[in-house]
Amino acid sequence: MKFKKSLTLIEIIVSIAVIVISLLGAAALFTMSMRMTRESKIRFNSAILAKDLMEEISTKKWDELSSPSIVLGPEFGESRAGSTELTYWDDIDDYNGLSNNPPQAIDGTVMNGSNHPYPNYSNYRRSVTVRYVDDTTLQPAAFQTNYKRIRIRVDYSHSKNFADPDHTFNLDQVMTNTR
Ligand SMILES: [Ca+2]
Ligand SMILES: [Ca+2]
Repeated sequence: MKFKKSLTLIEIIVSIAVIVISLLGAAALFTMSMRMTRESKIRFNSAILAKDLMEEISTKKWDELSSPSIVLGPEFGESRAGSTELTYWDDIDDYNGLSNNPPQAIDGTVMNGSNHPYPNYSNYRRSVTVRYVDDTTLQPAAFQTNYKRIRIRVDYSHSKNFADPDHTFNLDQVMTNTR
């Protein structure tokens, strides 16, 4: 009788241990799944932000001048949201140096959650670099070529410390001078 009682006690202890281990495992899985969900959301938002701006830039001319510009950037008096053809950014390298936190739409609308239809992207910074790249290697070139690489970088920082972001997403596209 006594032996049977001890076995029962051991069984209870083992059962409790199994339950505790299962619960700990479930908690760890839950935490991991939450973290993965958060990271997937950041990756998804970064990709959306990068693609959105790449589509905007892709509609612009390869260069404003008849031969490739020496200086990459906007021409005098141009801005992204200019109201006439002479004043808005009209060639792809005009976007070189753009950097916004929170990101801004083409009309200057700040994507901080208070402007419909944009969600709150306050923890994201979206920036652009445009470089000439070598005709064959597509690596950055020190002179003008017939290819420009647009790089859109989207950083996410929980603490808005963009010197040390938590996540970085790059989207590259190379465009050629077809004129
Ligand atoms: Ca221009
Ligand atoms: Ca330009």
